[in-house]
Amino acid sequence: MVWDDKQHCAVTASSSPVSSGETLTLGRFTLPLPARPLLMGVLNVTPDSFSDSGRFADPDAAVAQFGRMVEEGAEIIDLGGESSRPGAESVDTGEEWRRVGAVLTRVAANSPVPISIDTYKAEIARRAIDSGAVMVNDISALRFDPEMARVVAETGVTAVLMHMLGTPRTMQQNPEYHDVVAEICSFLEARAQAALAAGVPKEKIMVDPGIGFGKTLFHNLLIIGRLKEIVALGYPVLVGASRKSFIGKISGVDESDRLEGSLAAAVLAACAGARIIRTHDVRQTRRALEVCGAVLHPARFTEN
Ligand code: HH2
Repeated sequence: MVWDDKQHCAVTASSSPVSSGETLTLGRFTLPLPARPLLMGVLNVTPDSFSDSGRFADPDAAVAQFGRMVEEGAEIIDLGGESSRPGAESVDTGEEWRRVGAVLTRVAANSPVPISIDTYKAEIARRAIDSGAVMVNDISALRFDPEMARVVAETGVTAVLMHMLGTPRTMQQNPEYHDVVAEICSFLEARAQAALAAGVPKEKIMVDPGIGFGKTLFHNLLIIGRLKEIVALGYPVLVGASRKSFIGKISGVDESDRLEGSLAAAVLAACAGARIIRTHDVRQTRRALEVCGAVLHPARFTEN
């Protein structure tokens, strides 16, 4: 990729800049890459997610929220049927499919945006892909279900490989690293190699440092502050900091009051070269990232 802007300021020292004209293909969708990261709207159809918990468990409410996020500018919707908050218990496949299938069957065929399925279970991924999902967001980076890599490779969807230490039930029990960012980089590189070996093409692989998944506040801060090291791996980086507890720990606010902190984290991630920001607050995040993208790529905004 070539840096196409002649003028740029110090915040742009990203090792993976977006050139104008670049696109991202997700299933039948070819998304032109804007100057900012793409917006992935979070839709949790769960009774117990750490944020929005239960608000979209009802399929009618979930379908309405899907449409709202698209209207607000989401370019991808990430649909999840099992909470991965710290301490969460897993749900069985039947229940997870009951939750996400009820929404997918109503929105996927006519969706104006690509749908990602947030699952680590191969059966859920396969059924979701059969119903129109074009991306698998696997918080276990294809590790928890031995069939997952095959499903991704055979169906040709894009996979998000996320770093997590332990499982959602255990991950916050005293996570320890020698060098958190270096260890995340080695993990993501190894998982990308495993995906490649299973037949997933490189252009179908994205990586994610997994903010809050087996990390202390300090670890999360280092990840955001040193995100460029993860961007330098050469895979598009997705960051999901939205409303997470590290923001609450810094600002002393609960999940319902973490918008400003989430925007700060999203902008910092964008400046470091993140390609996708996963967010609960699409409209506000998009507006913040539009300004950020303009500063990162001023040559695209010379008309006025
Ligand atoms: N965070 C959550 C869930 N899935 N996927 C990726 N790739 N990256 C993330 O940071 C990430 C994720 C947790 O947030 P949320 O979905 O809002 O909550 P819950 O897991 O409680 O449903």
